[in-house]
Amino acid sequence: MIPKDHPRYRSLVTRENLARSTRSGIVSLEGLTAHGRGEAFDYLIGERTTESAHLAERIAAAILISAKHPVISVNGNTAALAAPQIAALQKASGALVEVNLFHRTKERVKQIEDLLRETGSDVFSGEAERLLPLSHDRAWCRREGMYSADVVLVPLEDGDRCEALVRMGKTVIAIDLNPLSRTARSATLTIVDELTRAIPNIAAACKDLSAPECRQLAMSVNNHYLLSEAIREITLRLDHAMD
Ligand code: PTJ
Repeated sequence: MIPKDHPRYRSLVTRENLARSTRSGIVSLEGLTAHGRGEAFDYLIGERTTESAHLAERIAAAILISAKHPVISVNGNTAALAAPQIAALQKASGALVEVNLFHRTKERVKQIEDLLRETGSDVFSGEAERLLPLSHDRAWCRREGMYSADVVLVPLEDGDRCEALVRMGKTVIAIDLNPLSRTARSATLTIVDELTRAIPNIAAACKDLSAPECRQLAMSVNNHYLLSEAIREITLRLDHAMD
């Protein structure tokens, strides 16, 4: 019997949740493969928040609470894995919550918005337009939401939209367990941590950062350094894997 606080137990419960959410339509089939890729990287970082991820999460909090118009972008996987945690982060950071999907249908958008509302988020919805410079359906967003945002938090992003948002002059905070992905490398700041650990850590930091610490962290973004540290932490772990 695996103890309930063991990472393996949590990972089994997560798999069941994702399978259920795929059957109900919240998670896309592609979302399941994305999760599998994430699990492999999570194993490499030791299924824990590393030092560099902890620092990235505090910087993310500083950026979010200093922003004028921050938006948390939610897709199927994020909603299935962390809907209540998104609501808590919204409260702590004051960000808008907006659904943006790769595999977009009106029904899926509504289903995900309903789930977010049921779990406490104040979801920014309304008429979406094709506003982002992308050929696929992630181009659809709201003019007063993501399109006007200065900071966008994008858990489980695809590289195209991340690059497009950065080109539009936005500060993009990605949560991605793969430090080598195009998203991780093109975001302004990448948190190499599992979504369900990262989001509560950012929310906690939003509440406990002092104003001087917040200013200092918001000015200290160095994504290249943080990704190099994430890779170094993985390598160190692999070096001792057989000990
Ligand atoms: O719900 P939709 O229609 O918008 O579809 C969303 C998916 C996930 C299919 C879409 O965003 C996608 O294709 O993502 P990618 O390009 O597969 O990238 C997902 C990245 O997130 C990969 O680098 C994974 O390693 C990483 N990842 C997967 N699960 C997690 C994760 N990172 C953090 N926490 C996770 N739980």
